[in-house]
Amino acid sequence: MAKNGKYEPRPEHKFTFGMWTVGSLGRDPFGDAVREPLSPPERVDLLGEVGAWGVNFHDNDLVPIDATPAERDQIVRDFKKACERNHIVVPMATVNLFFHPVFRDGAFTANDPEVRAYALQKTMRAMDLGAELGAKVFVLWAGRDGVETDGCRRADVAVQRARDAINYLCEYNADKKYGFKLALEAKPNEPRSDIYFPTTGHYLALIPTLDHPEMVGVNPEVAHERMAGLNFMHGVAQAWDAGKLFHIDLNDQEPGRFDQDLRFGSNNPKSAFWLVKFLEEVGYEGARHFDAHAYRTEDYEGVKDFARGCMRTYLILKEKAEQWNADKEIRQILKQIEAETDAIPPAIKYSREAAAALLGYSFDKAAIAKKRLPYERLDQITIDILLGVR
Ligand code: GCO
Ligand code: MN
Ligand code: MN
Repeated sequence: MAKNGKYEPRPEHKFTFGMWTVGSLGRDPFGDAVREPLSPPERVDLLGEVGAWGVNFHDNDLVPIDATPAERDQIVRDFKKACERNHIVVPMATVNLFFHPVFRDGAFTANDPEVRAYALQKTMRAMDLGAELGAKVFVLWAGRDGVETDGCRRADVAVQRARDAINYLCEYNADKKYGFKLALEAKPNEPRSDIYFPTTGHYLALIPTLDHPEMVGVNPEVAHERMAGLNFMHGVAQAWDAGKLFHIDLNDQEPGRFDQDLRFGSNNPKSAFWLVKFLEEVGYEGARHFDAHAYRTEDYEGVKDFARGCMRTYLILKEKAEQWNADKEIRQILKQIEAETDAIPPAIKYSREAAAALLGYSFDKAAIAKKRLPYERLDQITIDILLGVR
């Protein structure tokens, strides 16, 4: 196990990695693999060595798309053994609906009904596999469900097809008594020019229109919301408020770039800080899943550095959040800016009388506008804490 002192990962931190993350060969659209492939058990060994709690996989990270049933069973047996010897659990499973050319026009929203049916079949089999390995969350990221030209289908037809597919999979989940929480993962673009349901907010709006809204939540990813130029923590907070934060994909990303999948907190540690602070304060109990890749310049020692770095940064930021909350000056400022007053009529719960009182009240706007809001100081203390000088 990694010796990180007080920032050493422990099982209760629930740190997980995708098989595809530490198993990434470093391919990109311009360059071929820079690392030799590791078998699934070797990837689990690597995660055991760095001190992760869990591993997640796409169906085909584990079982090749054309494997025979006998091959599948052998692979699953070897994988289970590797998980047991490393004390690694499988909290989440997912399905690859983007790699094979059959999905070049999408999966659930493709125009060809045969592709849509195949996507359902492949997803049901991936759910079988996930359930067999003990996963409780099933992520759906339909990364090819999008367009280059909107001439190919009306966008509301795509929404209806996605809804039909999710409804179908919820029935399968219920029928098989798998008890999966389905977590929908949004991304604005890449690999398609535009992907349907581009942000977590779009999925949050779809969920109440499903047949089984209680089974379905979201899996927001830092990089995806930042590609869309959004404040990630705000989207996470809205998902949390809706009771829909079923999973989370942690990594980092500079807005306006290709999908970078950087080590958690490495690009914008301040945003990562607000996120960790939020997750810890509200008591999010799901996995802290890192969906990121080591730099293409690294070998597998570097991949371990990358994985350790993701967890270490999370734990450092968690400690910084505690320091922030305990800081006397910060507490003083928060008390000042959140101060309640009895002087005004109650303005939360509506009643005819309360509304009449509010309508009749006269506000001293000039005095209100002069109240101090020392946000510059508040933010500089935050920076001092983050930069380690406070
Ligand atoms: C990406 C996505 C994927 C998904 C994964 C789970 O940008 O490639 O984030 O890594 O999270 O496919 O379904
Ligand atoms: Mn991603
Ligand atoms: Mn992801």
